[in-house]
Order: sequence, then C-alpha cells, then structure tokens
Amino acid sequence: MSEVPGATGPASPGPDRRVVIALGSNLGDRLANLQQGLASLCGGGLACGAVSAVFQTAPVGGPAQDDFLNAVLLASSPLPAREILRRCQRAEDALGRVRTVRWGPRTLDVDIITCGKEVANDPDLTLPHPRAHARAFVLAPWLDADPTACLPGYGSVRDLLAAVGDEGVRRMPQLRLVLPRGRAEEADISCR
Ligand code: A4P
Ligand code: MG
Repeated sequence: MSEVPGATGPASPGPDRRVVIALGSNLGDRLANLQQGLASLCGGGLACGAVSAVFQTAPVGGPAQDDFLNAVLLASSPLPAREILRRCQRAEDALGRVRTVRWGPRTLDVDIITCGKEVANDPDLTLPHPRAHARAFVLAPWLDADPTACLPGYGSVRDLLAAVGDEGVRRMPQLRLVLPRGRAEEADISCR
C-alpha cells in the first residue's frame, strides 16, 4: 500500500518529557490507595522511573481531617498533558474518590506537578501546579525522589523546601511504595 501525500495518519507521539506526579490520601487504607494509584498510572505510555519515600503530612487547608500520606512519582512520557490528566482522574475514580468540600478528605488525589517545561493556565489544567512551590507535602517527597529537582519558573526544590519549612511533614521509612512490576522503564528524571 502506498502512502497518500498529505494524508493524516495516527498522531505520532511527541518527545519524551519528564513528568512529576504527586499522590495523596487521607481516607481508608492510605498506603494501599497510593499503591493502587501507581498501578493505575504506570505503563501504557507513562514510563515510571522512581517513587519517593512515603511522608505523613498534616492537612493543609480545608476542614479538620486526618493526616495524609503523600508521595511523588517521577515518570517520563510523550503523551499530551491532558491525556496524563485523564489518567490521573481515572486513578482517583478507581478509588471511589468523592468530591464534597474543597480540600476535603480523599481516598486518592493525583496531581500533575510538572510536565516537562509546559506552561498551562486553564483551571482544568494548570502547569506547573499552581501551589506546588509552597507545599512541603509535595516538595519533601519530590526532593527525596530527586535531590537535584527543579520546578520550572520557581527554582530548586531544595531551596523551595528550605523556604517553606518542613513542619508537619514526616518521612515514614517503615511505609514503602513499589513501582508496579515490569513498569520501571527508564525515565529521564534528571533536573537538567
Ligand atoms: N487541575 C488543574 N491543574 C491540575 C493539575 N496540574 N493536576 C484541576 C491535577 N488537576 C489539576 O482538582 C480540582 C481541579 O483541578 C480539577 O478540575 C482538575 O482538572 P480535584 O482533584 O478535584 O480537587 P483538589 O485536588 O482538592 O483541588 P486543588 O485545589 O488542586 O487541591 P490542591 O491545591 O492540590 O490541594 N494537605 C496535605 N497534607 N496533603 C495533601 O495531599 N492536598 C490538598 C489538595 C489540600 N491539602 C493537603 C493535600
Ligand atoms: Mg487534585
């Protein structure tokens, strides 16, 4: 079969970009929820390279609620950011996430922190995540997973965490997340 000049075939994948994803849970079996979130996210175009240690964190904002477990996933992907967002939302839905009050308790929250150097200002997709630079519950696990991490437009994650402080954020060495088997593909997770 010959190619028709100018015909549009399936969209070719874009270049791989480093994708940083934050996961949080403070309802139900928090560690199992985070682990299940990883299972939903990894593979199929999202190469998961590393996951941080688990941190127990005091809730920020919202009503009085239990402490969270938070972690950060480092991945790489050629997928459009919106497709990755849909994947994040499917992972939340699979855990029966219910939205009642803003910043209320949740079985699983999955946020895209950065997608390469992409900048987006849509309320449905803001990149980098608009509050990540000020949140120790994102910065501490991110720094744990990548000591040279940088947040485009803001600077080094180490410096940002030093400015914010890590009060209420505790590393939990006895709690561990593992990347799903066979999905720890190589991901470009360097800061350069
Ligand atoms: N949205 C826009 N940009 C993004 C992005 N980069 N990643 C939109 C993911 N979603 C993004 O999200 C609300 C809307 O944000 C969606 O329509 C999505 O398209 P949501 O998951 O329904 O609600 P949310 O996560 O509660 O909203 P928000 O305002 O993004 O929450 P934050 O700022 O992420 O805070 N305290 C501790 N200790 N640990 C936590 O994990 N999390 C929050 C949530 C508050 N306090 C916390 C924690
Ligand atoms: Mg969210």
